[in-house]
Amino acid sequence: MNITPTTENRPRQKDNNDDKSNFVGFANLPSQIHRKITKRGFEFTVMVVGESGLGKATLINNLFLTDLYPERHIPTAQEKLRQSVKIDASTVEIEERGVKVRLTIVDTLGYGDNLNGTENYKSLSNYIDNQFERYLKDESGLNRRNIADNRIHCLLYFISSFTRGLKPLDIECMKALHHKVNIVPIIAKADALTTIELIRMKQTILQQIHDNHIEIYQIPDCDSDEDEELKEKNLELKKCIPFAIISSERTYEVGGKHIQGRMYPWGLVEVENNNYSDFLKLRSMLIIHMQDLQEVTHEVYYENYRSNKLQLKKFIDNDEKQKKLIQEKDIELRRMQDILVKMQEHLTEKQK
Ligand SMILES: Nc1nc2c(ncn2[C@@H]2O[C@H](COP(=O)(O)OP(=O)(O)OP(=O)(O)O)[C@@H](O)[C@H]2O)c(=O)[nH]1
Ligand SMILES: [Mg+2]
Repeated sequence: MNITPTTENRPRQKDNNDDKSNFVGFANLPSQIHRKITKRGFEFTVMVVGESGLGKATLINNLFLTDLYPERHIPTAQEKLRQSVKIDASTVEIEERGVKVRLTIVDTLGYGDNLNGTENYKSLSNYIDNQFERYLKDESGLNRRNIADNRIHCLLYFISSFTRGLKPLDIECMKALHHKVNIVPIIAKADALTTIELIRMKQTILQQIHDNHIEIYQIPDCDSDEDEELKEKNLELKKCIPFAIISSERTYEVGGKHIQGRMYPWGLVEVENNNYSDFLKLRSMLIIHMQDLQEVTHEVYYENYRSNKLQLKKFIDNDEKQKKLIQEKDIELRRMQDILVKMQEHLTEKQK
């Protein structure tokens, strides 16, 4: 078969609206969600975390048919040793058949480069908290109707396929963040693994997640009135966690079709081939459960942050009240002592 490279990447092409491959799929949402979204549009923020070079930017570009990172600076080894994690947010507006999504991608540069483990995820944790804090402030402000939601709804955690499972840093980082954000684990560059290696790697990772009490995002069941096809698809999504991902910047023309893939001397590895890549499943999961990811963020993680903050405020207020009370008592005591001294002086005067 004749295979020819076509483009370096496949960003959305506005003038080719009938091509199915030109859509992310927001328009194919389950009917109930679709109705809710079209009215007011949707704000969705994804954070990508993983060591340098694991294919974070490539996956994001493939998933959302964007070209978010046209120019990037590759740091030198010396820069890497010194730098802490840099966080960079970019937003794109995607509109498909009337469904508007304001998608923000939060990229984390230099993760894993610092030799001090904690340094690698401290700034991620701070960033997530800062977004909660911003939302909390906006929520208690006057303009509550138009709050921009920049909270992280989903964290795609990239695990290297060159190791046999999670590294200590992966475990530490997930444990530091799992009560703040929905973590979706991903095996990056899955084309480096044979079928058996991939099955083993998935088992090992799930076991490590269980043994370390890490709480990753739990895909919810479908509503009972959703159609059978969607319910079955959902079960498949649940089974394939962690998602094994293959992504690529290149498109090839095979028999008249444009295929996103990676060309090797022995053949073409297709990004969207369900036999060995969970790319399409990951994209379906993000679209079908976009609203659930938002709700869990709001109802569980944000609520957690808010109530902790309130408790802390109460504690500080109480502490201040007590300090004030002690100060008042202190003044009172000194006043009494003064009176006592004066009375004693008066008494000795009289005795004299
Ligand atoms: N084998 C293989 N290579 C991949 C895959 N996805 C991306 N790559 C390649 O990996 C290299 C790095 O990809 P990027 O997307 O820039 O990786 P990144 O994680 O954003 O890297 P940093 O920005 O440096 O942290 C590129 O040469 C990609 O072509 C994959 O699924 N398999
Ligand atoms: Mg990158």
